[in-house]
Amino acid sequence: MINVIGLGYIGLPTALMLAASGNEVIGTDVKKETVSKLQNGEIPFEEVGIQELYDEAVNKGVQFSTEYQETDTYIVTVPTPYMKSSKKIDPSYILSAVESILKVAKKGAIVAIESTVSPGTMDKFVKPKIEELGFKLGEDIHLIHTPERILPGNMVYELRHNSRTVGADDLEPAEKIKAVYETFCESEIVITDIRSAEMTKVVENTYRDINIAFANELAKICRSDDMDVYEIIRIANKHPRVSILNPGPGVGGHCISVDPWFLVGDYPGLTNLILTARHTNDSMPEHVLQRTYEIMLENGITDPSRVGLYGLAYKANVDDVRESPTLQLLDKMAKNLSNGLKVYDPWVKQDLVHNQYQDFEAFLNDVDMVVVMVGHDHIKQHESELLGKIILDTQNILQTEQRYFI
Ligand code: SAJ
Repeated sequence: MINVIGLGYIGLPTALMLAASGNEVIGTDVKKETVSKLQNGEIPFEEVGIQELYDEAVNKGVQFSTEYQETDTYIVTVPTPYMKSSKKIDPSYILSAVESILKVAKKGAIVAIESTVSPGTMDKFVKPKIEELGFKLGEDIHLIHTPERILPGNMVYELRHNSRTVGADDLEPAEKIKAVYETFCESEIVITDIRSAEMTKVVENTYRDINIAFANELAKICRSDDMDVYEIIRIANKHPRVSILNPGPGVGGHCISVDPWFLVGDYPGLTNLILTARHTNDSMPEHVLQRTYEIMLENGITDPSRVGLYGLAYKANVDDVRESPTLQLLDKMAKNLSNGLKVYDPWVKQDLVHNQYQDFEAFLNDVDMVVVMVGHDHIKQHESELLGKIILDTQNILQTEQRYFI
């Protein structure tokens, strides 16, 4: 039996996929509410294909519990927040999950940590914790790092089709956990050492952050000299070895905007490029705010409460708002503007900010200008309703000629 610890954005799809693929699975979460929702057929967040996967997993007998289970295989998918001031990882959730596992685990159990960690976390924190509790690594417990790699919005597909990494000290438990992942993963599963697995994960997200920063810097350069950044990227990308990403209002989510800080925090003298990229991406919400003021001025809009931000999620077609550029922008605004902008997101059901609407029509009725922060499919489908509004399309996803860009 596999006990998946932490039923969040990564743990839940993973537990369901394992169960749907014929493994005996119990998902454990400390949050009673999450567990009782799942026991009652309710999925705590939206994700493409997750309902079907849930139904299949339930048919195959998946269970949910607040208790850690006695077994020989654990997959840990708990959050790894970072400390805002030092930008270092806070491993406390992993450590407390490991501690709880050790209370019930069978001798020789495998503990596979999927949570993203900064390079060295296993050596610096997790292994010492296991030893401190009196367990012998490699005998009583096999610690393995199997970082997740799935993209929110496409998780179910990517679970099946992305290559995976297994970082381990010993080959035998590595092969065992590889066989578990092979029950659903149709791509290559690479075995390496733990530090390489940790580093690879952070490097992947840092690579993307730097590439997005390049696109964002180009957008600023082109704006300053009245050139069309999209035209330039479109043409440059026809070169066989060039593939520039899309500029946007900033980088959100719990991965790309976070992981590069682990490298900056651990290698401060060696990460100039990474740090600059982070600053560039972090500067984008402010850039959007400046553009908004410029466009308001140009169009004679003086009242900020007649301006609406479309999108609160950190990217298109998800309901996750962690580190979202819209929240970053509102944070920046609070300092110099008292009248709040209006906000609407068809995916975000909780009320999170001032002046947040749950009704698109009401939102549109109350604004003269719409800043499209997120390219949800919803706005593409409702584009005709924006007729007559001043539009700042930060994602370049609409069709109308009558719009402004970042
Ligand atoms: N973004 C841009 N321009 C682009 C692409 C993205 O501004 O051209 C912005 C998005 O709007 C968003 C942010 O970047 O705010 C990140 O979005 P994303 O879709 O690129 O990635 P995430 O954060 O949802 O998921 C990433 C993925 N990593 C990589 O693509 C290298 C995913 O595979 C990882 O599993 C995930 O991080 C994670 O958990 O680490």
